[in-house]
Amino acid sequence: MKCRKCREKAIIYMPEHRLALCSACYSPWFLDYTERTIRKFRMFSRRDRILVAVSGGKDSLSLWHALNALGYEADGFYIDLGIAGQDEYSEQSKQRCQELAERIGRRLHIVRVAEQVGAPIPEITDLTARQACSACGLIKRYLMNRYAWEADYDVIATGHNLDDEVAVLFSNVLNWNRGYLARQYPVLDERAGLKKKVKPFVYVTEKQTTVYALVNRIAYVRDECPYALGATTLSYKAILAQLEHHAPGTKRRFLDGFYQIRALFVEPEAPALIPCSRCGQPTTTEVCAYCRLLEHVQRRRGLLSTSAREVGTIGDGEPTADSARASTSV
Ligand code: Q46
Ligand code: ZN
Repeated sequence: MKCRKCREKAIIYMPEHRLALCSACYSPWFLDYTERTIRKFRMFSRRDRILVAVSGGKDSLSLWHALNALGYEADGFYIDLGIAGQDEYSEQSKQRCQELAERIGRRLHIVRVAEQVGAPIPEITDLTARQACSACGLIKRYLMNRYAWEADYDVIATGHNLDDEVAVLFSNVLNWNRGYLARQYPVLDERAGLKKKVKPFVYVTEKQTTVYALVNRIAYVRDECPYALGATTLSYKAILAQLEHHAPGTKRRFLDGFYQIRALFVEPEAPALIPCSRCGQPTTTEVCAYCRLLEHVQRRRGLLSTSAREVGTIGDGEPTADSARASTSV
């Protein structure tokens, strides 16, 4: 198969676009496609400071690379979860992020869960009997938002791709989860202490981000996080891949159709966001879930002995602007 633009040998055929491209023509197409998505959803401009949540995987590193190639001011933010696994998962992930930071000459902020919360994810899971992904998701959302405020970024960008978004939509529709449906959108504007969040890869597939990483020689972690079982999500992705195979463009049509009628899904009695009485971050309860988790972990580890009010005075565990900056590198 030949590249449609220059007639060289194609390295990828994208049936949904009826487009075959060679390695030289692929990146310009991919960047242009990403730029059009950013503009369509008014995600950010070249005046904005963007914080890219990087995990060391192909999607987030490709996003960071692409935003810089497009001339945006984008720094990386890596949360070291302290997960060892078979191949020192967190350590390897961090290295891949550091390599790209050096290569593109951008700043990489690193925050360690063990320093912020008092224990790494596996230990938090043991201490709290909470599912690893539930604790991890809560901590990541909290630290990302808090850090973006402290370091004065305008917007947080994540590497979720079309396959991720469509699988989540499929799951939300199957369960008629109105609250989640109301919030599923590639741009969530800043509100009540929550930074603006965007997903510039919402229209590119996992295959396309992989090819972008390969063509641009971006080294990424191929292993999944050892906690990522995701059997249900994987089965949804398999079903959607079949549908896409028989009718290319199905995923995009499904997602775009939903965006058009999304206003029908209103979050049932969306609770008001108020500042957490301990850390000031937005929450719907008096003390936010992160502060409650922090207290629980520190109490179990014997770091906290008396009243819950003392949590705010524990220097090592409580993330402040200074401690977050102190744990920053590159
Ligand atoms: S990193 Fe964290 Fe994921 Fe690992 S523990 Fe679960 S949520 S699977 S994106
Ligand atoms: Zn709090």
